[in-house]
Order: sequence, then structure tokens, then C-alpha cells
Amino acid sequence: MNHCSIDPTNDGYANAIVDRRVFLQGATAAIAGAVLAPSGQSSAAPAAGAEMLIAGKDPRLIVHIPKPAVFETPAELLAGARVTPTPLLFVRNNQEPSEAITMKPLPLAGWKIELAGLIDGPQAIDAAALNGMEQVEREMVLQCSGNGRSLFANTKGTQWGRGGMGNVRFGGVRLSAILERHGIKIKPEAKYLTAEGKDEPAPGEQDFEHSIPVDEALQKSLLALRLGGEPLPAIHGGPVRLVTPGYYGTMHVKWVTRLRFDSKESDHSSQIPHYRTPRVPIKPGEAFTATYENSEPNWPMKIKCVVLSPASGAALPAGEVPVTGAAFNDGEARIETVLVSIDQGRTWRRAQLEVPDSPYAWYRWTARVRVSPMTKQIWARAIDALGRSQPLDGAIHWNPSGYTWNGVEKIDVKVRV
Ligand SMILES: Nc1nc2c(c(=O)[nH]1)N[C@H]1C(S)=C(S)[C@@H](COP(=O)(O)O)O[C@H]1N2
Ligand SMILES: [Mo]
Repeated sequence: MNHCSIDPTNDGYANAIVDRRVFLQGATAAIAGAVLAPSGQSSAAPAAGAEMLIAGKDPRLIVHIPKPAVFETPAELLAGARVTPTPLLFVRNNQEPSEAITMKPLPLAGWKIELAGLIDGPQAIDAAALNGMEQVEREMVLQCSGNGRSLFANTKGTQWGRGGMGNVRFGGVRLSAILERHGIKIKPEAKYLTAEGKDEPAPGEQDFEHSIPVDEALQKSLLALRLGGEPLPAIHGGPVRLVTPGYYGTMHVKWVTRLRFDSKESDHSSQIPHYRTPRVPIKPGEAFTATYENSEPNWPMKIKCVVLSPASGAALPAGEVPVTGAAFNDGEARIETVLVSIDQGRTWRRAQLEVPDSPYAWYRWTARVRVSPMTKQIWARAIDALGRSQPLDGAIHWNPSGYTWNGVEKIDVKVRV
């Protein structure tokens, strides 16, 4: 078991950026707006914008790391459209094949997907054959499990704000239909599906891989070939990516070359110790070493609600202002309510929801609130049909890598008289 193969907490370069962002976040509201600007305000050597690193990406993306690409969408740019335009979509690579650093698709012809483990039937399929099968579309939230990490104190890794997410439409073929078409039978002992991507790992290191429960994969997973109706750009995992709606982004393995059916979860570093949270709460700052027993993988997404406009730190005129945002969960129950408060939760009012057709897509919401110079924060909270909601204090889910933040949304605002 090689637990050092991938370190999503990343290197010194990332930390330099982190420090600058933390500094800016501590500054005044006016400066806080600048955190969302492209990385040009650094006094160090000017960093290349996202559009320089990957032609077709939007220059306003925040470049956390140029290589492997880790780009964040400034949250207020997500307010513009229900489906996030691909140029604005965040990017998160732990390691990346050099031919995949492009918005262009990679050819499907010649791409093989190996099938292994506890199955009977063919041991490989031609990805090109997927084109001849029934195509489905899934509108869904794509969110890194590190999204919102900067809202925890003292965590390791890229200090994501709110924009390590987007609402996208993947198209492709259902995994269950592919297995059926090829006469592949999964043995009852198989409990997990492990998908392996064709990355370009450093010498001695392994390709990225993740395991998910096999029953969930058979119900929900697709081999995706399209994004927003277009051939899947290589940077987002083209030519073919495993996508499981309702799950955190890290589980949607890009450049899929191998599907393995197993009785156990993978022991790859990306499955354990990374991308897991403690089953029992730990205190902020407490040391934690994830094991299969004491932790769970970043699988279904926790219910969450984010304010997209106004931007965090915005200066507002006194009076009635619109507040808009997005709310979502794992798709297992509809979002029933989004509540907004401008008085630290003493009183709440209901937002209006735009209900999407897909259970995995985000709900856009709008509320009108009357702010005064007394108003210091806007809060927002979602509740779903199972009664699931977000903790008032998101820190109760603290974990060393700051995964799966879902605290009640609290943005700072400054209201002029
Ligand atoms: N093969 C492979 N798949 C991967 C990754 C990776 O590094 N290699 N990163 C994962 C992580 S952590 C996230 S959040 C999503 C990001 O998807 P995006 O870059 O298309 O936005 O891809 C996931 N799939
Ligand atoms: Mo991620």
C-alpha cells in the first residue's frame, strides 16, 4: 500500500497562494472583493491566468495551482445561469495526463476500458462502442469535497472558497446498460466498484482511483462522453469519465481505463487516508489518521446552500436587496426550503425556489431582504424532504483536510447608510 502516491494537500506553491488569500480574507470588506479577482494582484511574479494555462477557460477563474490544474470559479459568476458554462467550470486535478490539458476532446477511437475483479464475461470494452448505445443526460452538481475548505480554520490543502463547484449536464451511457450489453455478470461478493483513471503519475506513483458502492454505481453511474451537449473536454475527463450523480466530484474519475469489481474498497491513497472524514466528531486541531473503521469516504454530498449574490464582503446600499444562491444535496430527497436571515438566525424568511427537473441539479433561490447598517451578515440554510439541514456552526464537522464543509452559509456584508 503506497499512501504517499498522491498528496491532495499539495505543495509549497499552493501554500504561498493560500497565505495570500488568508491575508486578504482578513482584510477589509473592500479588499475582500479583490480575493475574487484573477491572481494578478500578487506582488510576486505575475501568475498566468486560467486562459493562458488552458485556452478556452475564463480569465476570471482563480488559479490556485497552475499544474496540475486547480482553478476555482468566483462564486458570483455562478449566479448567471443555472447550468454553469464550461469555460467557467472549476478544474481540480491531482495529477494530469499532458495530452489532457486542453478544452478539446480526446478521440474515443482506440480507447479501451478494462474490466476486472469479481465478474464473469469480457475483460475489456471498446469505448467507441458506447456511441452506438442509448444516450442519457444528467443535470447534476459537480462539487469538489474540498469546496468551502477555507471556511474551516486550520486545514491542509487548497483553500477553496465557495466556487469549487458548478451545475453541469453530463451525457453518456448508463453503466448498468453497458454491463448488460456485454453480458457481464457481477458476482454477489462484489461490493465496490473501483474506477482507475489514466493519469500521468510521477515515477513510482500510481494512477488516481476511487471506489464507490457497487449497488449505487449500478443505479446511478454513467460513463460520460459529453458535457453540456458537447464532447467531454479532455481537462474534464474526456474522452470518457465515470460519473455518479449525487456524489462528491472526486469520485467522478476522469480518463477511465479500468473498472474493477471487488469485495473491498481500494487501498490507494486517494481512497484512504485521503478523501475521508471521521465518523465520530473530533475537535478542531485534533490529529486524525483515517482507517476504514474510523472514517467514511467522501461519497454522497451533504445538503448545502450557498449565497452567490451579493458576493461575500460586498458593500450594499441600505434598503431592500435581492439575495440569490444555490442549494443541493445528494439527490435522494427534494430541497423543500431555503431560509435566509439577516439577524444572525433570530428570524428567518423563506426564499423562492426554482425547482430543477433533475434531482441531482441545484435549486436556484432568491429572497428579498431589507438591510440596514446594522446588518453585518447574510445567512442561508437549506432543508430537504428528509428534514436534513446544515449545522449552524459548520466547524462541528472539522477534519484536518477540511472536507465536505456544509455549515449554514454566512457571508459578510457592509451596508452604507
Ligand atoms: N483521473 C482523475 N480523476 C479525477 C481527478 C484526478 O486528479 N484524476 N480529480 C478528482 C477531483 S478531486 C475532483 S473535485 C474532480 C474535478 O472535476 P473537474 O476538474 O472536471 O471540475 O475530478 C476528480 N476526478
Ligand atoms: Mo476534489
